[in-house]
Amino acid sequence: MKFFTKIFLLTILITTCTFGQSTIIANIPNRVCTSLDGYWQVLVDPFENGYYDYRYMPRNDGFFKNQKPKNRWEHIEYDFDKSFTLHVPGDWNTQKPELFFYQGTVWYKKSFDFIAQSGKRYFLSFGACNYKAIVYLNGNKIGEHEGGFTPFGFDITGKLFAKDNFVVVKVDNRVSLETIPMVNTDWWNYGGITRSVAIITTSETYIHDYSLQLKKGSQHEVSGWVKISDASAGISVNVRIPELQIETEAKTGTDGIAQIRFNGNFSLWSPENPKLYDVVLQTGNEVLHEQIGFRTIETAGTNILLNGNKIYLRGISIHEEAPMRTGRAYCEEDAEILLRWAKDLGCNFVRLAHYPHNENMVRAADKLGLLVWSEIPVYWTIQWENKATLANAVTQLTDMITRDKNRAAVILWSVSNETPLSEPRLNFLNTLVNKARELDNTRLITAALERHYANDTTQLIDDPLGKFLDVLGCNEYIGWYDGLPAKADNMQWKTVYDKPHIISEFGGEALYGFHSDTLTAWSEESQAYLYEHQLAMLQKVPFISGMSPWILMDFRSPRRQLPGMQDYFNRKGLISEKGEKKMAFYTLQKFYKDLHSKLLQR
Ligand code: GCB
Repeated sequence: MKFFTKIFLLTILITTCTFGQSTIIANIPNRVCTSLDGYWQVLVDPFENGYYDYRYMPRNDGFFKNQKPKNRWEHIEYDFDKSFTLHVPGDWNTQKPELFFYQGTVWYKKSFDFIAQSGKRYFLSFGACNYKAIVYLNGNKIGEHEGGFTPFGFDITGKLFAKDNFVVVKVDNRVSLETIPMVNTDWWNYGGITRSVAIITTSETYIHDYSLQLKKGSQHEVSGWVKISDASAGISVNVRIPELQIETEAKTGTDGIAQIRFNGNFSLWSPENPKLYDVVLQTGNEVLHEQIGFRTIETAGTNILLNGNKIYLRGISIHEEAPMRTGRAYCEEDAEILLRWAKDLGCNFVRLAHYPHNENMVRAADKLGLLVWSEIPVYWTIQWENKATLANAVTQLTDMITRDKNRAAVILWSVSNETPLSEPRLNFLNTLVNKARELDNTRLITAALERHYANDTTQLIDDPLGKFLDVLGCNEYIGWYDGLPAKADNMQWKTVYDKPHIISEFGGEALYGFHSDTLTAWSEESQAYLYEHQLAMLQKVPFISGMSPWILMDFRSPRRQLPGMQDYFNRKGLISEKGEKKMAFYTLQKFYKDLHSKLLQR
C-alpha cells in the first residue's frame, strides 16, 4: 500500500472512530442551554444511500459530510440546503403527508454558529430520537443511540467552531424482532427527532447527576448523593434548601460521588399538596437549581401508602400523543392539556404508557400533583433469550430512572406490559426488576400483567412475576375483547399475592358523536355502559388499590383500520383527539369524585 493511501485510510479510521460514549446529564431544563430546536433540513433516504455505497459498505463521504460541489463539474447528488425542512422536536409522520406511513432513515441537518469559551464544557443533548440515531458534528461521527424514548448526549468540548457548525443526525425509526419495542405494537411508530435538542454548557468540573429523596421509611431524613464529572476525591459539594434553612456540605470520594444526608421538616408532597422545594446544588463555581418534592411511598399488605397514609389510585392511562393536533406530544403545553384533563377527570394518578414520556410530562405531574407510573416498552412479545435485547431493555430502564429519579410524582417503575408466561421471560423481567431496585430503592416496582379465568366467573391473578414485584398491574378487557359489558356483573376476583393490585387497563372503543344503544359497538353509550359495569365490579375487590383505565385520549395505531369509526385511531379514549369528551368521561369522573369524597369523609 502506498504511503499516502495508508495515511488516507488512517485518517478515515480516526475520524470515524473518535466518538464518545452517550451520557445523560441530570436536570437539563435548569442548565445553561442553547436550543437547536426549530426547522432542520432533511433528506428522506429509504435505501440508506447516504450511509452505504453501492456494495452496501459504509461510505466515508456519506450525507453526514454535508458536501457541496467545489466546481461546476462535481456532481453531488444531495443538498441539504435545497431540501425541505421538518420541525424539531416533532415526528415526521404528521408533518409531511408523504411520510405518514414511512419507516426508514431520514437525515436531519442544522447549521449554527457558536462561540465556545475556554474553561467550559459543552454537550450536545437530545431528549429522544425514535428509534436509532447516529450523530455527526461538522462531518465527524460523535456517537449513536438506540431506543426511541430516552435521552442521550455527547461531549463536544473542543469540537465546535465559531462559525458554520453543522449537526447531522441519521434517524431510523425501523424496529425489528430483536428491539425494544419490537415490530408489533398498538401505537404509531412516529419517527424523527421527537424531543428537544440543545447544547448544554457546564463548568469544567460540573454536577453530572444526583439523587435527593427521603430515605426509605423516613419522612424527615434525606439520603442521597451527588456525582460530579471528575472521579476525584475531596471535592466539596454544597446542597441547600433556602426555604427550610437547610445547608449541608460533603466531599466526594474517589468515584466523584459525595454522600448527602440531612434532616428537614418537610411539607410532604402529595396530590393535594404538590409542594416542590427549590434545591440548590453547588460545586466550585457551578450552581444548579432544582425543584424537588419529598414524600414516601410504601406498601402494607394490599395497600399503597403515600406518606404513611392509605391511598387509592384514581388513574388514567395516557399515550404520548399530542392533544388537538395529533402526532407525538413533546412540549409543556401538550403536557399541561393532557394532565389538566386527567385532573378534571378526578385523577390523582396517571399511567404514562408504554414508554418513558418526555420530561415535560413528568415535571408537569410534579407541579400539578399527579402520581406517575412510568414504564419501558417491553411490550407483548420480546426476544426473551436474546442477550442484546435484554441489554437494550436494561439500558432503557436505567436511562428512564436516571432522568426521573428526583421526581416526587413518580412512584412506580414498570418493567413490562402484557408479556406471555415462560421461564425465559421470567428471568428476563426479573433481571429488570433487580436492576430497577438497585438503581432506586425508594420507589415501587410493577408490571402490567394478564389474568386468567379460574372458572367462568372467577378471574385469577397468579403470574409468577408477581413474586418479584411490589405492586401488580393487571390488564383486562371484560366487556370489549371479552364478552359483553354485563359479563362483569358476576365476576369474582382472586389473587395469590398479598400485595397491592392496580387494574392497569380496561376499556372499550367509542367514536365521539356516534350515539346508539348500549349494545352497539363504537357508540358513546356502549362505552359509558361498559364503564358502569366495570366500576361496579372493581370497587368490590378489596385487594385493588387503584386503576388506570385505557385511555385518556384516542391515539393513532396502524392496527385500527375500520373506516368511519377508527381510521387508524384506537378509539378507547375518553376524549377524542380533538379534545371532545365522550359520555364515559363523565361516568368515570362521577365515580372518582364520589370515591374521593367518600374517602375524605372517613
Ligand atoms: C392492551 C395494550 C394496549 C392496547 C390495548 C387495546 O392490552 O396494553 O397497548 O392499546 O390493549 O386497546 O387493545
